[in-house]
Amino acid sequence: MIDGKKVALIFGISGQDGSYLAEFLLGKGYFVRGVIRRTSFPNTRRIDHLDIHDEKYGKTDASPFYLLYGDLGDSTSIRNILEKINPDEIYNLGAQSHVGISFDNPESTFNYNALGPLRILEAVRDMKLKCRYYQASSSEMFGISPPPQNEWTPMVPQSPYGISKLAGYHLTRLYRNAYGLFACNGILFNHESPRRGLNFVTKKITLSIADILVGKKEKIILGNLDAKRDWGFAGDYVEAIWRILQHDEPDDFVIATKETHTVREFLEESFNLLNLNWKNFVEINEKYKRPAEVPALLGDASKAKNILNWEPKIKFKALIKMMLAADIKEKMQEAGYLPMNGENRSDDFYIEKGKELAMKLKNENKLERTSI
Ligand code: NDP
Ligand code: GDR
Repeated sequence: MIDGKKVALIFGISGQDGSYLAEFLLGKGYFVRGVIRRTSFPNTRRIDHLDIHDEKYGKTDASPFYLLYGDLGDSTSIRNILEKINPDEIYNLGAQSHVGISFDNPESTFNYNALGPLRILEAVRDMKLKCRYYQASSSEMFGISPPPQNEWTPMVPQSPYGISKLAGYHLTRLYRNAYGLFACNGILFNHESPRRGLNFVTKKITLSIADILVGKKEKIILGNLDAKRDWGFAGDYVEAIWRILQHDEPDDFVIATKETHTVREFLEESFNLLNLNWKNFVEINEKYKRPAEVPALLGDASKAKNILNWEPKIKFKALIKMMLAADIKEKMQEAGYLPMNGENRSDDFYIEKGKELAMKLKNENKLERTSI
């Protein structure tokens, strides 16, 4: 605590969820400290707007927000950070989070995703810290278990990522049960946003569509269109993450929308918003298919609703509109169709602009070839 306010430490603060969670906690009056790792080029774009305090306070107790260097692969850095920050709450969102890439990099995925939480939990236990711990577990742990999935569904993961996350999940439960740590798992189903990483399928689709509209791209090249996912909004899900740690008892919770759609349906809905036919723009390439796939995810978050009073506000259609509008705005600004610092308009405004560009494409007759 600093001046009666809680101190939160976020691993993975530069990621999609880290940025939304930091905003959320600052809004609740928390002091927030985030761990970033060294990169050859700064990748703090999602949180640069929060780092306004550094100049005024430096990395001191008085600062509501600052960043520290550390790495989930480096126990020494983790222990030094815990000693310096003495957090009330730790949110471990750090991970190699791409399922497909985990097949290419299985060892480092395991190192960060499984041994990373172990390093934090072991340090908390050994240093006798009185803090709460959140582990970012994943619906990928359910693997081929048929939907709907809840907290009691068997876990049969299908990737190095899923298996590494299952190890982190069990370690979190073990440190809770064996050592009495206040350690919780959020088993989150897919959640997206305009800040989603560029190589996840939703963002790849909406950003590619925006590129197509401004003439920078012609096709979207994808893998398996049959996979079903339960897609929610990251902004809603970080509130669930926080609520999990505020509950009286440490526990594990599924967080999901209870709606599932195929990748094909995501494509259809996105292109339909612009009155375009997705089949004119999509090609399939085997390189985007995975050696093993999770066929269908649909989460039952009844426990979170009953105990945490949490429910998602944004579902499939609204999520797609939000992501597509944000990408159309960005690409139209980059292309000089819209002013860089113009006033913020509604999602509908940018979708309408997108429709105008789509109509232009149709008139130029660029849509003759159907590949699927
Ligand atoms: P992102 O990939 O956007 O962010 C991952 C974060 O982890 C980044 O800040 C990244 O840093 C950091 N990181 C990676 N490796 C290390 C390391 N060795 N040391 C320190 N930090 C590291 O993921 P999301 O925000 O989407 O997801 C947050 C967490 O939730 C992840 O653990 C993910 O596996 C899990 N999850 C996500 C779901 C989703 O649908 N988004 C669903 C279920 C679980 P850098 O920027 O340097 O790469
Ligand atoms: P996922 O998300 O693997 O569910 O993991 P992703 O968006 O990568 O894939 C979803 C589905 O789309 C299929 N797909 C493609 N995926 C990608 N990335 N690129 C493509 O070109 C493509 N074509 C088809 C995939 O095969 C898959 O079936 C996400 C991550 O955020 C994890 O960290 C998190 O734990 C889980 O969600 C829940």
